[in-house]
Amino acid sequence: METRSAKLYEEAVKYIPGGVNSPVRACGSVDSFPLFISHAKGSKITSVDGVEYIDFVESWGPMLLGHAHPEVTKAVQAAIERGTSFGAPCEDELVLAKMVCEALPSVEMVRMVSSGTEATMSALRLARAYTGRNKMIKFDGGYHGHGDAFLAAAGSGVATFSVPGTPGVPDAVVSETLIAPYNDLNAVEELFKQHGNDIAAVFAEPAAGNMGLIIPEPEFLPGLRSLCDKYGALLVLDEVITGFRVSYSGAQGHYGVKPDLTTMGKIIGGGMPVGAFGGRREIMQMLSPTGPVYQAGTLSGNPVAMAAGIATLKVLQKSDYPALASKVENFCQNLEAIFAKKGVQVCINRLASMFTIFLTGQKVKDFASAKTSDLAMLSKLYKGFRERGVYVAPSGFEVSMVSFAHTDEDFARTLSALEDIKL
Ligand code: KE4
Repeated sequence: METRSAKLYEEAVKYIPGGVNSPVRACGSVDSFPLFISHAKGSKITSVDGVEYIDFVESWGPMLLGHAHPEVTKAVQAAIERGTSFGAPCEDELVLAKMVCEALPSVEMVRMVSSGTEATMSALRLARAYTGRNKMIKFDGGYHGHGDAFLAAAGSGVATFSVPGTPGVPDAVVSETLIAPYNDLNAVEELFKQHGNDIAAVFAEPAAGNMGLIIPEPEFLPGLRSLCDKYGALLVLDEVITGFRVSYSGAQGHYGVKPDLTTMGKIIGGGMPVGAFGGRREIMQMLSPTGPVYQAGTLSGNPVAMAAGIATLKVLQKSDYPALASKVENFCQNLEAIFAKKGVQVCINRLASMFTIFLTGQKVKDFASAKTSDLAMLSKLYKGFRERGVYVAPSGFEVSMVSFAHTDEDFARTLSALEDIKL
C-alpha cells in the first residue's frame, strides 16, 4: 500500500524536478516511484503510508549507527537549544577536527564543508594549486559528487541513467579530466607516461561505491601510491562512503595506504550535512586564510552538524566493526545460496558493512563488468523486496549498507523475502 507516497509524488513533481532533491532517489532505473518516508528508527524506515521497511540504503551511507540513535538525537537536541548557526568558530568544530585527525593518521589538518561534493571540488582545487598542475585522473564509474571536473563518465546517478558526462559542463573543464578503468594500474601508468608532469592528482574511491561495490585488487591502491610518488602527483582517496565505515580509520586504515589528501562526508555528519577534506599540513596550510587557495562556506562547521558528527564518532569508537563485517559476510553467503537454488547467477561483492548484488555470472571488478548486471531482473528484485518490506537501493550502481542496528531477524526476514521473490 503506497497510496499516500504516490499522491505526494504526483504533487512533488510539479514543484521539484523529478519530485526529488537528488536524482537517484527517483527510482527511475528500477521502474518505480519514490517512497516518501515519515520517520526512521534503528534499521527501519516507515513510509507515509505507515509501512515499515528494513533499510539497506541508510540515507546512502551516513546512518551506520542506524536511524535516530539516542546519543545522536540527544546531542543534536542539546545543540539546537544553543542556536543553529553562529558564522563564527565554536568548540565543537575543534572537537570534531581533532577526532578526524586522530582517526586518520594521514590527516594532519582538516577543513569542514557541507557536502561530499564541496569536499572533492575543494580538494581538487587545492591539489592543483599545490602541484601547479591541472590534470586529474579519476576512474570510469567513479563518482566524486557533482563538481564540474568530475562529471566525465561519472558513476552513481549519472551511470544509473547511463548519461556519460552531462550537458552544462564546458568541454574545457573535463578536458583536464583523465579516465582509467578501476583496478587497471597499467592504464593509469599509461596516462602518467603521456601526461605525467601535468597530473595534479589521482582521485580514487579506495573501495568503489558508485558502480555498485568494487573491491580494490591487492596491488591497486599501493600501485596508485607509487605512481603518484614517481610522477609527483597527489593521491586523493575519496572516503565519503568508506570513511568510518570500512573501519574507524577508513578504508585507508584497512588497506594500509597513506593518501596525501582524503575527502569525507556522510558518516562524519551522522545524517546532518557535513563534508570534510584533510591531509598533509603543508598542503592544507595553502588554504585561505593561511594560504592563497580560496575556499569557503556559510554553514561549514555548523554547530548542530558538528554535534551530530561528534556523537556518531564517539559511539563508533566503541563499536565492533569486525563483528558487523562477519554478520554481513554470513548474510551474503546465505544470499548466494538462495540465488543458486533459483538458478540465478550473481556476483555479490562485500566489504565490511557494505555489499552489492550484481546479477551477472562475471566477477565484477570494474565499471565494464558491473554493467553486465541484468538491470531488468534488478528491477524485479527491487520491487519484490519493496513489496515484502525490504528497502534496497533503487539502482544497480549503488551499495547496500548494513548498520550496527540491523538484527539477525532483519537478515532472516530479508532472506525469506528473497526466497519468495520470483525472478
Ligand atoms: P554529496 O555531495 O552527495 O554529499 O557527496 C558526493 C559524493 C562524493 N564522493 C563519493 C564517493 C560519493 O559516493 C558521493 C555521494 N554518494 C551518492 C551515492 N552513492 C549520494 C547519493 C545521491 O547522490 O543522492
